[in-house]
Amino acid sequence: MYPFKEIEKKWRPVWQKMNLYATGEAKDKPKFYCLDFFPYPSGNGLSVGHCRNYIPSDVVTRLKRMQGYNVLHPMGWDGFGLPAENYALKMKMHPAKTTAQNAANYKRQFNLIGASYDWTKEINSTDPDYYRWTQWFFLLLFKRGLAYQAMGSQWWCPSCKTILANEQVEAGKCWRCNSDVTRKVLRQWYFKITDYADRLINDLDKVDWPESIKMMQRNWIGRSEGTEIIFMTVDTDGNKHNIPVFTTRVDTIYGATFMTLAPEHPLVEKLTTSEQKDKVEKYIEESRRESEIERLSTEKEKTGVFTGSYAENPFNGDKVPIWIGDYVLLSYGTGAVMAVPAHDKRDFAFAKKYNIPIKEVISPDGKEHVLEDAYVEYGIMINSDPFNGLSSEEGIEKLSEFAEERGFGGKKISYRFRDWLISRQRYWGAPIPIVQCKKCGIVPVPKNKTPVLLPEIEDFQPTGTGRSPLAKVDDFVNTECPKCGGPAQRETDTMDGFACSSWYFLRFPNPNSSRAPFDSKMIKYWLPVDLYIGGAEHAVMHLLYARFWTKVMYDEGLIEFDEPFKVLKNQGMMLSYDNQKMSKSKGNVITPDSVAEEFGTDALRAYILFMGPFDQEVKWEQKGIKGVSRFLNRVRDIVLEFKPYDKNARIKDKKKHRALNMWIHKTIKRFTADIERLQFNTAVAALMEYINYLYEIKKDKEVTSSELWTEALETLLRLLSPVTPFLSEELWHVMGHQHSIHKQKWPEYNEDAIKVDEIEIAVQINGKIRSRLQISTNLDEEEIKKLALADKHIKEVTANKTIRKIFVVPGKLVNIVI
Ligand code: ANZ
Ligand code: ZN
Repeated sequence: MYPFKEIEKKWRPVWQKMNLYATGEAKDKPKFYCLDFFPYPSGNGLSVGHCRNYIPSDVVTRLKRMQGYNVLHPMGWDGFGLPAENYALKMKMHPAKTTAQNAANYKRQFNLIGASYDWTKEINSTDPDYYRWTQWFFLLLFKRGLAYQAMGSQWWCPSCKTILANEQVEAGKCWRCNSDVTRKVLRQWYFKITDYADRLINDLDKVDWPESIKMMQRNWIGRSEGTEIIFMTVDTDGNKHNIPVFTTRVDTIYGATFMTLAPEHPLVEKLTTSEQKDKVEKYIEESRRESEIERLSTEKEKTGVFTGSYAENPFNGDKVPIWIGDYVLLSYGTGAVMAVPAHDKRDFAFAKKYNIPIKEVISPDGKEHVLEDAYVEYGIMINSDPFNGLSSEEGIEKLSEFAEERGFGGKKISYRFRDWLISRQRYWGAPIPIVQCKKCGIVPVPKNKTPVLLPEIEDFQPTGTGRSPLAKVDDFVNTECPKCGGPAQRETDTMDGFACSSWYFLRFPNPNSSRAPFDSKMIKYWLPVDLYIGGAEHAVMHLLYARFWTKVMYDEGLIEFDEPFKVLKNQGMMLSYDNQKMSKSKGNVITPDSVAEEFGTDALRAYILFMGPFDQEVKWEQKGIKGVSRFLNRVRDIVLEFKPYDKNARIKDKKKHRALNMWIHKTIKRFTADIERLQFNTAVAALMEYINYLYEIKKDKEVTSSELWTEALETLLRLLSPVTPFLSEELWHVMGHQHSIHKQKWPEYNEDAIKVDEIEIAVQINGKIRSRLQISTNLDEEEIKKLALADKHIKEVTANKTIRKIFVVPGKLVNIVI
């Protein structure tokens, strides 16, 4: 093993002195903004799994610098929020302390793995100088009517003791601690992301993102075109009420034989007759305990209870019984459905179970049938005077128009997602800059009174009362009203940590901007982000929120783009050697520290790239890193044998010259294209093939004493330099250079050199020459083997024989062993 420790130790301070990773300032050059997802610095530090995000992005930025781009490659800390605070609670330390410690450890590890961040751009979302601008954005959203307070029944994590956004609850569990969530009714702050629903869907067409992420966002937003129809009812006190329903199949309305309300629907109490009261209350209590996923599951039997009241279908005046059923969600559409058992599977099962009439109104052939199950396809309307004979499509149009003309409905678009709930009943976050005054109501804190500082308190435990620990801090709570000067109280909830990460990418170009959240001039040059790399788990959280904030800023005229991330790539997961996800509890975590200690940073980097396609799941293999380490040794050995060439020493043999030249240019082309496409594993493989070739020809003195040999080795080092920055730098100097390899130009290839060039090779069978082939120089081994086997003379000899082995000596011969 080569002395990688010495080499790393030698170059780290040199580069630091040179300020190698400084962000380019010259505005005449093209720019490249490469960003990694804003990490929350976890107490566990980085594992090699995390390196799958940070090393590939680093390699791209190093390539871009050498290609002459101004590169912005920054890093910062998403320090506020549940993950950081839960860790502090576990450690029984203050989150300010643990966050600072963890960030310092991350930074140390980033430096260890050779990540080329410009640390002058470092930001931390827990700094008052940062979060005052998060508050500024809150006030902007408030000014634009996009931040509002409302009462509602929301997801509550009993372990984290806070309300969560819908996006932060997955399969009924808290995204942080995996506890089953429950519901709590509280007054909460929301951001009106639903106002941007259509733009958030449509603008996905503008960005180069993985199709899977786009799909997840579209599904999460859940746009559905349909019709709203208002049914009428009379409650137990004799008062009239409208019950709007949302349906995608208004063509089936004559077949509505009952109606179902969500158990939490606000009218349920008023509509429940005294005979039904006990049953209804019991049902509501039971459904409260179920998660949304359970309620919507197709396997689950559909159940319900009759309220005792009836609603009138505005199309035909039919009175239909009103039921409640847990498969209807309050949060979707209007929380009420017109039930059509003949044409909806759930309603069919429900009607069978409770003996409710089933009336066929859509028919494939215009005739009536005995229905074994719901007929859910489009068809021809029947039993629907005066609309009989219309197709479903025509019916949906006609009936929607009809409802609109008569004032009992019309076309409507429903969205599945809800506004973003941002209040957290927790300590570790940016305080919401709002004051409640008895006289003036909700008053925003004026900008010159921000930041509203998070008070330093020792007892930051979440209370579980539905109010944050800040509510106990009298100095914080009691203030004066910015409007009337009278006594007032501060909002004590803090903002969801995802607020901080919704705009951080704007701060990096000038992290010290003191008069505005970002520096407009710099933004104009650097944004949007050219390449954004991170995990797929943020598909409907951060990636949706950040797009929303960007659009708000665009609407406010603050920025000139409305999508923040042009290209997004997700790295694949890395499993540990035991095929399991790396986790502390399984004891299978591999740290970059231990790998760098044993094999060096360069081997770690090269292996991370080589282990498999960037966007696919891969598994850590000890023998894999060993193999890569051997490859680096081979690189070093061949360069150490290098001797400066005699002036103008040429390879006289034209074929030899052409072949080496072709390899140089072919490798530049392949490697560059592969890195640009983020196909890092094949890029490294190209260098491995290249070095194999160099080893094959290095015995030839005529070759190794030539100027072209120098070029061949220099090309190898330049191409390797983004991947293995330390070894490349060392060997570059071994070859006699004075300046850093990282300041060199990226090698360019010459298409002419790669052009199909014919050479003659011999084909041997068991060592005897049997034929000669004219082949192009850029064929790979497999192609050459195929050609050799297809040759007429070879076929004659090999007919009916087993071929044991074929090997190719590039540029020379093929030997077939039979
Ligand atoms: C009557 C009907 C007849 C329906 C029929 C379907 C088929 P998407 O595409 O998801 O938007 N629905 C409406 N609100 C609901 C809620 N809060 N909870 C559960 N289900 C709800 O689906 C819209 C359809 O889902 C609506 O169209 C409604 O059932 C149901 F033959 O109305 B339909
Ligand atoms: Zn939780």
